[in-house]
Amino acid sequence: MQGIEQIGRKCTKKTVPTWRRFVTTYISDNSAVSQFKQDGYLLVPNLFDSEEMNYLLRIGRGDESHAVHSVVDAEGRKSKLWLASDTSQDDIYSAICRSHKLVDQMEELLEDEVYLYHYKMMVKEPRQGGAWEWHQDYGYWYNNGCLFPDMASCYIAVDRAHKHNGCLQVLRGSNRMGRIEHGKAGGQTGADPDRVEDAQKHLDLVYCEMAPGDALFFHSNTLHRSDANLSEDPRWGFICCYNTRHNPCRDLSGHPSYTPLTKCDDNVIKEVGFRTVAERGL
Ligand SMILES: O=C(O)CCC(=O)C(=O)O
Repeated sequence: MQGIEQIGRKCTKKTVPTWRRFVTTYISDNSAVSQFKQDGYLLVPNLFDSEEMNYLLRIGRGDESHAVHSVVDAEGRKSKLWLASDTSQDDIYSAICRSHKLVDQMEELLEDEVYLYHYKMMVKEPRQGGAWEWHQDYGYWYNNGCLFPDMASCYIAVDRAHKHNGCLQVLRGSNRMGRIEHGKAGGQTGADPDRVEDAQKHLDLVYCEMAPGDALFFHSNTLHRSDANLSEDPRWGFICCYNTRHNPCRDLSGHPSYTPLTKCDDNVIKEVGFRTVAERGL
């Protein structure tokens, strides 16, 4: 399990005066689960290796099978994304979403069997990828009829994510604030700005700088955002979102109710990656 030191090694914090720091009461066993409950996220370095991320990036770049959506930020910059929830395909996305190393960790953190709610590829092109407003994923999913916020996501850095290409930012401990009202924020849905401003006065802002293959597990009530990509580097992130078996929700297209997930061996990722790259000449 990852220690808090390892999390600190990868994530950089904005310095805030001590009196404004969120006072944490770390549970003495300091396990991954208690950190996740306390902070609302857990960074697992190198969950995936460079070969796996290389396949994912090459396949993702060459993939025309998904409907790509553009989401516009307040400055008019566009991010690209595609979303799916079907794990029946024999492809690299499904292999990652179903891999033991990812799903077992998610089940440990959410303390129940999980199933895939959806996955999405988030692409910020160099010098033009847009920002994402502060939001909680449960701010969206509440409206899908999910009764409890017992859900979480895993952001996998496909290429390097850093401050300048718009890495994910989180407010440490915001998962314990409960659900915040969300409303329209340009072309996006954002959390109530007054509440976010108050939260920022008391909670640490953490820039989650990640190397390819690092995985950030974050709770559905964790406030997160990201800046526009003003750098020369692309920023590709693959996000796998899970719901717990005990959490009822409406059965919507792309956001299913409980559908058992069949886990697969981790080595399937490389097998399907190798095969797909060869078949498509990528
Ligand atoms: O890709 C990003 O930077 C943010 C994406 C995000 O916040 C989300 O999909 O919930």
